[in-house]
Amino acid sequence: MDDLRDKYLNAIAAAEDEAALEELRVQALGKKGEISLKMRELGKMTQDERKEAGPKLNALKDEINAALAAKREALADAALDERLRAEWLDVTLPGRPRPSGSIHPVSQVTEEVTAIFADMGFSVAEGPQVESDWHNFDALNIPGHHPARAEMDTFYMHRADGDDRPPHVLRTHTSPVQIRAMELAGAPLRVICPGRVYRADYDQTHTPMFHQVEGLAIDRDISMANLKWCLEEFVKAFFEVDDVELRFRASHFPFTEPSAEVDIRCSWQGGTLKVGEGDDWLEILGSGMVHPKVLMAGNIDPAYWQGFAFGLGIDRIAMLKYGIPDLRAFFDSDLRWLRHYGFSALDVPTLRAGLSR
Ligand code: 2U9
Repeated sequence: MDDLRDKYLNAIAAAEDEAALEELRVQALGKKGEISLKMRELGKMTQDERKEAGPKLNALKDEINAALAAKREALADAALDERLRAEWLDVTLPGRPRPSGSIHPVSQVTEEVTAIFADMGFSVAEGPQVESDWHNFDALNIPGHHPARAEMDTFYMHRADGDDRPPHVLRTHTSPVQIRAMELAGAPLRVICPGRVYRADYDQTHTPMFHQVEGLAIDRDISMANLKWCLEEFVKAFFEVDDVELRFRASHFPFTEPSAEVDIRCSWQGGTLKVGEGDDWLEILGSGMVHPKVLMAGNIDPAYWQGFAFGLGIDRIAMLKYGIPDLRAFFDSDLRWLRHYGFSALDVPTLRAGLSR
């Protein structure tokens, strides 16, 4: 009896978890347990023997049951202590609200366009928003008398009285950035220039500040065919479709010759734009081969080099892709609008992970 007591009390003291305790209980007090079998042997004993062994066995059973219960409680206390230690929380700390900022659709689309052209080997160039009129106009084959100067509704900066130099302008397109890129890096060159541009115009489809991306590729044997391939790849990636048909319509810009406006085949079912199918055409880009005079303005010799260029309005393609009806809302800073149309700050557009999720 003493051996049994020592055996089980020591084993219970050493048990490390609830499962080990249960195993010991079954081993000692289960139907076929060691102590239960001894209890059964009482029937074969004489009355005197039974009188002595019976109470002792009962006492041992009670002692083991009590040791099991005490150990169970000790294990539960230890587990609770461990949880309290691990799950400690300072409730006096100030609250930490979830970040509520979002990415503006113009920033999102700029990132998307940049990711697509970066994949084709274009780097990003930036330049000043207050420009010399030479970089904004003359270098782009828009001389002083050219009607495009008046058409662009330019904002002119103030010059001090008596200063006769031509005033600076708020750039009316991002093209001067490409002039600067040519001056800085020379040929060959592959850049895109996203950024803010300014024209004095305000209605449902025009805001005095808007966003463009322009691209420029200069090399020895660049042609309209390269332009077409690049723009097709761009439109497919941007609108996330496998196939799209482009239509090049002859046009005129002072800085390109020949020039073309680019339409994409689309449909407008129930007011939603579907790209690549249907009988409608949507104008989204202007483009052409860079005018020799423009190459010369950027110190690039048109006898050796030629290039294509294109331009598109970021705000406009953001409206088309994300179904945003009114251009003016882009710049109202209305938080409700941003919460509706804004993008998660953690979802950075990449071609691998998907542009817009
Ligand atoms: C250099 C040489 C050529 C850029 C070009 C367009 C055609 C064009 C418009 C699209 C919509 C402006 O935002 S918009 O209104 N742009 O149609 N842009 S070719 O040509 C360049 C630029 C820089 C040195």
